[in-house]
This record gives sequence, structure tokens and C-alpha cells, in this order.
Amino acid sequence: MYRCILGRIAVGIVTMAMFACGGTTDPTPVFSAVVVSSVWHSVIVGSSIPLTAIAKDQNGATFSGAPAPTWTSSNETAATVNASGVVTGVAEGTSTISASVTAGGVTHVGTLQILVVSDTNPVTYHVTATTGQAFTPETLAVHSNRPVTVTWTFQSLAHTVTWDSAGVADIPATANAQVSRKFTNFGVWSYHCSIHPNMTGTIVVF
Ligand SMILES: [Cu+2]
Repeated sequence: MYRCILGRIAVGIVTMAMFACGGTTDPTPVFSAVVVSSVWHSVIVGSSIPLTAIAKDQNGATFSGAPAPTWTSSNETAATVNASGVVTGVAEGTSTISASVTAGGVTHVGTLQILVVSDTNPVTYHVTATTGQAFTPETLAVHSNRPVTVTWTFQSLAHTVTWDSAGVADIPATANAQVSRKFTNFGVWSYHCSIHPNMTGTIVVF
């Protein structure tokens, strides 16, 4: 749209504007790829996560009309996947989950590597909620192949840990205490103190 407007206001390139903005039809969508995605890239032994496979055309748009994928796990010792793309952790390790789609005689395969982690040995990291109204460190970035426990140490001024999105339980107003939350998947979680809105923090597990 932006280019379209620019094209229309530019004197002398009306033909180009017409070419860019209308009068032509997009090429017929061609089945070109399968993209596998998940909110989580890890799963705990004994639990399950859903994967999504989307057929794409040559422009990266969803290719409609493709049949359901066939799912496979490269390492069923670590993780299995069912016909719906639900991955279940079996034992610590990694597995490449594949979704194969055949449409119009053409097959494309999308993959996603899933890490299977044990819940028995989380790694603990620390954040301090200070009397100076800061979460220190403000961003805690953790590279871990295991579930991560973050322990907040609240100093004498009460703060909350209020998540900007769902998924982890909020910590209500707390002072002079330690409170922990566990992160069992990769992701980015941002939070703030509901008492001091300028107090913000982020937990990154990757
Ligand atoms: Cu606060």
C-alpha cells in the first residue's frame, strides 16, 4: 500500500504504479514448502507439546488445499510424535520432528528440532527486586538444556512480579522474602511490578 501510494503520486511513472498496484493478477499459488513451528522448542520427559505444520506457497503465504502432514520423529528414544503433531518427551535428548506434505504430486518436508529435558534437575538463577525499584538483572537470559528456576529476592520494599502475558504465575506484592518460578520451555517472558510500573524485567530461556 505504501509503495502503491508513492507510485500514484509520482508524476511520470503512472505506468509503473499501475503495474504495481492493480491490473495484474498474482501467479497461481505453487506448493513450495512446509513450515513446522511451536511455541516451545523443548518438552519435559512425560509431557507433550503441540507442533503446527503449515504448507506455504512460493510467496510464503499459506498454501490452501494441502492435505494433512505425515509426522515422524528422527529419534523415538527421545521423543515421539502422533498423527496430529503432538510431541511427547520420552527421555533426555533431541529429536528432529518432520512433517511431510504431498500435494499435487510434490512433497515438501518441514522440520523442527525438539529438545527433551528432565524435570528432575532444574537450574536456578537469581533476580533481585531492589529497594531502588529495579529488577537486577533487568534481563535474565539463560541458555539451558534443562528447566530453569528463577528465584526473586525481594528486599524491604514490596514489589510484584506481574507477567505481561499468561503462562507463569504472578508473584503478589512481596518484601523480605524469596519466591521462585519455574520455566520449563524456551521462550521470552516480560514482566513488571504492578506497584512501580517503571520496574520491568524479562526472562529469556533459549
Ligand atoms: Cu515495585
